Amino acid sequence: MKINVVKNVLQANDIVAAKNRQVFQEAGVLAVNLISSPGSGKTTLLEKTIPALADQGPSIVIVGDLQTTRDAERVADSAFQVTQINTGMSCHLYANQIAESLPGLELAQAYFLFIENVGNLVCPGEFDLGENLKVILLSIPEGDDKVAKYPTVFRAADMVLLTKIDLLGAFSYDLARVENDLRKLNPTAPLVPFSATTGQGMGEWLGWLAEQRKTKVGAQARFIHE
Ligand SMILES: Nc1nc2c(ncn2[C@@H]2O[C@H](COP(=O)(O)OP(=O)(O)O)[C@@H](O)[C@H]2O)c(=O)[nH]1
Ligand SMILES: [Mg+2]
Repeated sequence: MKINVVKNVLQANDIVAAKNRQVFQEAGVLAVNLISSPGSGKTTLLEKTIPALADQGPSIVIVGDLQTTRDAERVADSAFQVTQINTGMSCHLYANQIAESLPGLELAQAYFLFIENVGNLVCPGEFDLGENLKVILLSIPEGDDKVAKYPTVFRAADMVLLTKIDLLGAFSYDLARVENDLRKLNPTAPLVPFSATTGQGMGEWLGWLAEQRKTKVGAQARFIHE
């Protein structure tokens, strides 16, 4: 009985996610779901990324958090539009929460839609939001054993950003272990050492986003900014 309930929740979520995906496609926006533990650097990444993408086009941000509008406030100045979803007790965003926030957003005016998921390395991996890409952030202080411990999100990743790489020297950390564990689960997702502090990896991240936008949104884009 319990198994059926879980199945139904996931199936219902998938139906709404498919509708979200269609809305994103019609609007010509690339939707990127950012997933990590709390404190791995999701909002900091957005603070650096959105201004750097400004010459390509505007970004919209949807932030999921248990409480507060703190993250939304941090990106409010640089983003074209920002919506905060407070999930209360829920450890991840549902597709219907995204769907409910879409009518208030001018998606067709944007190039990128970033969804900062609730800080958690488990639940967000299970719930499709209709995004084009899942980007997982894993910060150096979290330790080099976490890929194997949280396989679901790493299996689903389109890119893994190894954040806070500037702190590498402060920890006992085996980069090869992370790479080996990731390759067992996911042979293709790029693993990018990244630092919001030094800018390491920023070029690769931005280039990848631009390339993904071209291939995933491509012909459906309205190119209203070009
Ligand atoms: N040293 C270092 N600290 C970082 C980096 N990125 C983020 N931080 C810090 O990590 C903390 C948590 O970052 P935040 O972006 O709020 O994480 P979030 O909870 O995933 O959104 C903040 O104090 C950031 O300044 C980085 O590349 N290097
Ligand atoms: Mg945050």
